[in-house]
Amino acid sequence: MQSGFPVEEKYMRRAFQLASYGLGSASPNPVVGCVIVYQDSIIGEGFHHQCGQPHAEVNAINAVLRPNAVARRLMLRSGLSAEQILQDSTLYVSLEPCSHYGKTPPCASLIIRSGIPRVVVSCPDPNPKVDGRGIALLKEAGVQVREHFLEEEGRELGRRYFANVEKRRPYVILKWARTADGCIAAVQGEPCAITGPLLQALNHSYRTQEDAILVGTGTLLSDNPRLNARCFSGRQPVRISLDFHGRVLEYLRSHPSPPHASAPLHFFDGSQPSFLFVDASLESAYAPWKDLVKIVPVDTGILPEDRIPVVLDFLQAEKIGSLIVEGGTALLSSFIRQGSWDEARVFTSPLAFGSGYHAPSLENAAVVETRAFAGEWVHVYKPLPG
Ligand code: AOF
Ligand code: ZN
Repeated sequence: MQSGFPVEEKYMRRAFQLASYGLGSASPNPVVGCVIVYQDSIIGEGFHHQCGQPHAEVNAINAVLRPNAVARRLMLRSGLSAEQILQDSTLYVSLEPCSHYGKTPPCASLIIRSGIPRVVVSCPDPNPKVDGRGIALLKEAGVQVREHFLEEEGRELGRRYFANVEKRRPYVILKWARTADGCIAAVQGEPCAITGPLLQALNHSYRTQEDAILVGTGTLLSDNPRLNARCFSGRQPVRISLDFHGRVLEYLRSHPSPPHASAPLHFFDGSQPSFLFVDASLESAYAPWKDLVKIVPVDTGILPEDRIPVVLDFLQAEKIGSLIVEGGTALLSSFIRQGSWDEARVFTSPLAFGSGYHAPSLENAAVVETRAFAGEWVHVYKPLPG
């Protein structure tokens, strides 16, 4: 049986790495990784791939029961069966094993049935259906449990899920690119790229990891963004935009074109699931486009500052676990003012525009990570507590 901090840390970090393989596919479920260790060898690994599919612990235990080369060698050497080996193994998991019947049966019961005598858990599961009951079940059955192990790292890894359960809204990532002199766009002319192809590919990889991407009316009309991941393979995010004053509708009407073939705005090309939040008075006027975009009416009387909470509530109900907000400055600043953000990724280029539209400014925030990419930078900010 394993004990001792450095050894335990090695195995939990492997569980974290496995969990991260579920980024971009597990949502709205948490990313979870699990390893099973016997006599200082990993004999089974698993992670949660997708909602409705087996949990990390199930995949790890099945990996031992359908042995890989390591487990088979151990079995031959020791003369023990996989079931017997499990009875002297430790299971490391990044989230408390579940105790409830959801789309899949409880992992805590499976661990107990398999006879694993020791479990190391990073984060408790705040899901009200679990909330400590998974660990309680294990302890009642005589399983030795080490809790809160590397919990801070575990929470960082599972931050989207924790925001969904604890804040009851999607995890919000603000993203913008700025010049060295603080501009988000030049004042005149065509939209012009601020950062180069390397950061474009990085941005597209970020898009594959989150459930949805939002831009405001101004950005939708001025940039005609595709809001997809073209330079990186993976899942495409749901596209989201806003039309509270009918400016998008007016544009669509004044640029008639057959749907799909040459939509005047990429947002209406039908290539990805897309939601457009509109003032309720505009809903019926959007009938010709409702097969291409889901039109979400918002009460006419709603105050502008209440629109973001309405959008976030709707997305939470749609099981959208994370959202990238990509502009423009007015929309990003509203999220900042309301404190409705969890992370900001600011791409900075060495270019200077001299004059232009100012990038948003973050209040009560700290840089938590800086990465350099061939002369360009990505700074990651988090809100300061309180
Ligand atoms: C675990 N291991 O790998 C995950 C857990 O509908 P279900 O059955 O998939 O249950 C979803 C809930 O289970 C989810 O909200 C969270 O509480 C927990 N996720 N638990 O033991 C896992 N993904
Ligand atoms: Zn489970």
